[in-house]
Amino acid sequence: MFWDPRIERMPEKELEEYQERKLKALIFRVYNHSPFYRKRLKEAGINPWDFSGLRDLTKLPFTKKQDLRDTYPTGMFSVPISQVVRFHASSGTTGKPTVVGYTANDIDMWVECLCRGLVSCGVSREDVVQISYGYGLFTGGLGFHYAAEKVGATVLPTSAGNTARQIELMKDLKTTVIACTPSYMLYLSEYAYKTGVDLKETNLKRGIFGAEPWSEETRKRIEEKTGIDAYDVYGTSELSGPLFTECTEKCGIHIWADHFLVEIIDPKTGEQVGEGEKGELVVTTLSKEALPLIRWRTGDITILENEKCACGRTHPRIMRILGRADDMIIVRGVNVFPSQIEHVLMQIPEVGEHYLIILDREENGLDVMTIQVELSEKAEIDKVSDILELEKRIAEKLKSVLNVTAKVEVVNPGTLQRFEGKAKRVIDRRKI
Ligand code: DLL
Repeated sequence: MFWDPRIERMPEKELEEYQERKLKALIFRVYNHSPFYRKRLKEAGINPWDFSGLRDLTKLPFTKKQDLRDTYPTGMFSVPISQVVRFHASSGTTGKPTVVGYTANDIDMWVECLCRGLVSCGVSREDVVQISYGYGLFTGGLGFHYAAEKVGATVLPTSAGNTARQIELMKDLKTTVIACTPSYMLYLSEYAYKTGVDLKETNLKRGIFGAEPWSEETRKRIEEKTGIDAYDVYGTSELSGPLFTECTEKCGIHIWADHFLVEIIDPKTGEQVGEGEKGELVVTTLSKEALPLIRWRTGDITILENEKCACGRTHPRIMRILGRADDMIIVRGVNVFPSQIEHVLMQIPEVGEHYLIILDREENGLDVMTIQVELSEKAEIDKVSDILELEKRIAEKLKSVLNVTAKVEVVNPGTLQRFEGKAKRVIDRRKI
């Protein structure tokens, strides 16, 4: 099923011409309306009249999170605040908060993109969509809300938290689709199980999970536990919010190329990487009005796939996000993303879904990584010697697959912290 078949199946050549026109118009627009970008473009020696479009893309300067922080709160906006109909803001847990703004057209474009995504993973007007992403300054709740309503589905705006009530409403109102972070879905299904509710016996059919990295193995676990189809959704507040999803083929996230131009670069050199190579996702917003972004460094590591998808959509796809360039853990010289650790852990049946990575520095200056993992509820292990054997096996697996040395501690089910929104699975005590 398609939301806008003409656009979603637009021949690649036509899409490219469309992008070319929009990119040139964008450069003119920001040059004329954004003092920030006019200065940036001048510094880079770019004159909109000479800018030839896609061919000159790599001549354009990057935009980084620090630019938004430096111009806090609205210094990068390209329209007067009277044209802004909504603000969202980041929590600022990793630095100064950032503020994003939307014109009425920006909201329409955002909603339109997510409508395409929802329909591509099978959502229709027949569905009851429970939105358990947080509502408020976070873009997850409101983003899903407007799109699900526009698709014609019945929205149940529970927001995050109050898990007992979520499950009660899910049963009573016959929720068919849930949207939340994957870590909250794990918690919710665990809570349901403990309180005697079998999610397989509810009307729940699909889940749309994102806002944080999760692995293919976690998808399998969620699907097996709950009997639903789990889809990945990606977006960032700077680009709008949740925007792009997988389709029912589950082989990459479709990026709507009529509104967003994507590149993958080597985060160290800033050069574009070769086709199919892993690198940082960089996005240029072709339509956004209030806060257009040129070559926005998302910080997210992924792979780009330009081949047409089996579903018939021609727009490029990004593969599951591996992690953020700045989340990469370097332990004794080995680079590893927490999501790679998750991938290894979730292949071990005795291991539950929750884990915590703790990094310490010993007095001799050496880094030590400790990974706490919960024993699966189903694992029938209680002898100390068996736990020790399991810890050894996990450590060996991590060493053989990722080449990382870790101290593994198996803890009882239910011991580690649960999350309603984005999970925090790394504690780095080396910086303190
Ligand atoms: O997390 C927007 C969103 C809401 C996406 C609901 C999906 C669902 P921010 O709070 O600005 O926006 O955080 C953006 O979250 O740069 C990634 O690092 C991470 N992220 C988002 N989606 C995924 C995903 C929202 N599917 C940051 N996989 C991004 C991995 C994701 N990481």
